[in-house]
Amino acid sequence: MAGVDVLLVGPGAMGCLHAALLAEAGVSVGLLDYRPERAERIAARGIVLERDGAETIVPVACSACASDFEPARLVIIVVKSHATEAAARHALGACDDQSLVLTLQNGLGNWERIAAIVAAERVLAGTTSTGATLLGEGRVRLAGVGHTRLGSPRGSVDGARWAAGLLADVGLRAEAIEDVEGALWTKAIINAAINPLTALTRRPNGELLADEGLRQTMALVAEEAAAVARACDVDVGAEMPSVVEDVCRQTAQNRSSMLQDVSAGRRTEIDFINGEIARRAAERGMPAPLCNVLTALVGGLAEGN
Ligand code: KPL
Repeated sequence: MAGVDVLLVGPGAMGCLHAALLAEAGVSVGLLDYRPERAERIAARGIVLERDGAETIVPVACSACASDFEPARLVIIVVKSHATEAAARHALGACDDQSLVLTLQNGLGNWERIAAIVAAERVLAGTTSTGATLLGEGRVRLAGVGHTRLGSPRGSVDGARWAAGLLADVGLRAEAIEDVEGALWTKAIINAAINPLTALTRRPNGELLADEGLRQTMALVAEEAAAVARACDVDVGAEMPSVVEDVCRQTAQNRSSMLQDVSAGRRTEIDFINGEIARRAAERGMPAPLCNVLTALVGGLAEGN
């Protein structure tokens, strides 16, 4: 049994990156996969971390069996949103009644789905702008350390402060915040405006600014999604189109996670981003035509892969 402080659930780009950075800094880390053969290969080889053109191999305990790990103090769920419930149930085997469970996933509704499985006061939710690209199995490129903001939607802020401190200590620029919903919606709006357009046009984020039609479409999606947030009583600030443009500039070379998914023939998170925003708009009798159209187009694209 491996005694771990932090258990990452999901060996995708974010899971591998966080596991490698934490392990490198001396934190005891585990990585929980759902595919036993892949977990064995990652455990045997370690995680290959590419950073500034150089490669480091970081040994990490990896298994598909949660009971191989002693209860973790912090469990970080970084699977795609369609796998949230399965991942949270799987991770229960490596939790005790003190373990905090943090979601750093894209999309809306993840912490609520986790809180239906783990006691809600132990669930943390956050966003990260740290960029990672999965280059292959257990092989990840750090595209840049961004900001990680996390809070406790139903618990006390102490757990969030402790978790943010742990991540900040390894250089992950993490902070605890009060307004978790505002942060989650802001990130969801950024993803709703950028990700589908990059997936449909196969362009990196920065190129959306170079094409006037795409830039305007991105702004309209951001405005539509921000109006839905406000109708849900979430304060996302007035300038979402310019926030989205800033993110495009800062991540100009990035291939968005949705473009990476479409290129690899994987299911995308469109239903949990634009689809979920449109669903919440419909609940309030609001139209969200752009989010609906983008959900249908990216959904159709994924099926064709
Ligand atoms: O979060 C992202 C993603 O790709 O999912 C952005 C911010 C758009 C960066 O690529």
